[in-house]
Amino acid sequence: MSVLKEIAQAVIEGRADEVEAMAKQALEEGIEPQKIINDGLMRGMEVVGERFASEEMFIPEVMLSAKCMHNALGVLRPLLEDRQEATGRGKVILGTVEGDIHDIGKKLVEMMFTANGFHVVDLGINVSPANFVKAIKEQKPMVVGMSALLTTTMKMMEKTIEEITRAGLRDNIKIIVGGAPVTEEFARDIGADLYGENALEAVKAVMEAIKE
Ligand code: HCB
Repeated sequence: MSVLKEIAQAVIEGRADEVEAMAKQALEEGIEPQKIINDGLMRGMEVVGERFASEEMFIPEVMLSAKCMHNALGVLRPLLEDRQEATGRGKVILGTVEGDIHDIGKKLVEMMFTANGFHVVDLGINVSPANFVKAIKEQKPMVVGMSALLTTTMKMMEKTIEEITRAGLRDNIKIIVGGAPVTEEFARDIGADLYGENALEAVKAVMEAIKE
């Protein structure tokens, strides 16, 4: 079995103590960090998502798979940061909205922005509208990215945008939203500027927007 397939299988089986060594082995074999993420880790996570939906897997197992992602990304992240160009492309703040604790996708978005020369401040999970507003005042970012994985917390993105607008901070920033249930249409409806279907598309959308 190729190392990428082994990584995907380890994520599915939640072998969190093995996946770090596998990621290192893949790097030693000359595989690019991005390919390890896309064709190893994400492949595994896709299967986990399907099995969780069909109730073949349950929360404790999914948490182990999530731990695999975190462990492997710990090895890969510094390498993507090393490739960061000194582009000075500006500051991005990212957060998973209030009520939502999913952060695997957000971490991938963070890594992709970092790898493309942005300075990223990750506010973490369960970030309230007030904390987004506070961070915008303190950090003065060019871009604010929100993530939501639950249909119930998607609505919190709209509330956060409303709070940002009420605080008089909306005009100076681009807002991008994403997460599995979020669509381009939803992004438009709630007044976001941009939508990212995946981490790469998110960075592309922002780069296009700041060029204008
Ligand atoms: Co969670 N969960 N979960 N979960 N979970 C989902 C999301 C369901 C779809 C599973 C299902 O039922 N089919 C479901 C939501 C259903 C719905 O809302 N309609 C669900 C549920 C219900 C729940 C709980 C409520 C379960 C419970 O307690 N009964 C609970 C919620 C707790 C809470 O948030 N308050 C819960 C808990 C968990 C954990 C803790 C077990 C674990 C999270 C661990 C962690 O993140 N540290 C978990 C996981 C892992 C999942 C699944 C299996 C995978 C999510 C994931 O990481 N995907 C998911 C099933 C699925 O999505 N198929 C399931 C991989 C990443 C890479 O994809 O879409 O997040 P992504 O990110 C992409 C993309 O969207 C975009 O780029 C990323 C990279 O390409 N992107 C952005 C993401 N954010 C962006 C922001 C931007 O600005 C731009 C682009």
